[in-house]
Amino acid sequence: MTAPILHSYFRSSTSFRLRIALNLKGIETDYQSHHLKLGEQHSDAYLRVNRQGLVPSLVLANGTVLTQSMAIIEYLDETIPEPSLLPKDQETRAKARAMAQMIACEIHPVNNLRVLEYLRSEFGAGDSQVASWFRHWVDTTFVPLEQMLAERETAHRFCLGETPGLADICLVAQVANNARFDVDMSAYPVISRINAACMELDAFKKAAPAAQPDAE
Ligand SMILES: N[C@@H](CCC(=O)N[C@@H](CS)C(=O)NCC(=O)O)C(=O)O
Repeated sequence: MTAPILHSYFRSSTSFRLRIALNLKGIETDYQSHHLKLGEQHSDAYLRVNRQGLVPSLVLANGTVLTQSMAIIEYLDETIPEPSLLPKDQETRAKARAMAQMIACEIHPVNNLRVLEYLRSEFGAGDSQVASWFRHWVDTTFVPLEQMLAERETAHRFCLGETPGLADICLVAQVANNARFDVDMSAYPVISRINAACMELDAFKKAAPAAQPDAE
């Protein structure tokens, strides 16, 4: 059977999320890179795949194109139920989704490449201002996330249990992005511990930016 095509970029944290989920589900893909800094996501050919010009996209063997990392990960979890990426208990599942969405909805959209480029082109922001913006929006959500994780009834190895799931996937991808903007992770010991526990696993290691074929 033809492998699905993964449209990705090594540094993209949303692609990192999807790569982890694909590895946890044991799915091999045909990797196609789009160099975001060179604007390859805006090529006519890629816009025919993903009308938004964003990575990742996953093209299934039957040609169906899936976009938006969280929607694709949910699709994978529904079609390949084991290992499950969400806790079985409904209340814990809602908490897992909330933690994942804190990162996916509150941090990533305001720190995406196109937003940072707009700060530069429209408002004349320089490197240090852009980095300061990035760190501000990370801290705004990482402070409460750290508190929520520290207040869990059980100090699980991963965000909400003893196996990694959707919240861990988003956390790890965000922590990798933070490193590029010198976020002070000493303020986030629980997040750092969970990140380290995840990064011991092959599915996460194999998905890491430095392990991708287009890594620079
Ligand atoms: N909400 C989307 C966001 C996708 C996204 O913005 N991807 C970034 C890379 S992490 C991108 O393609 N950026 C290109 C740009 O800003 O021009 C998802 O989760 O898939």
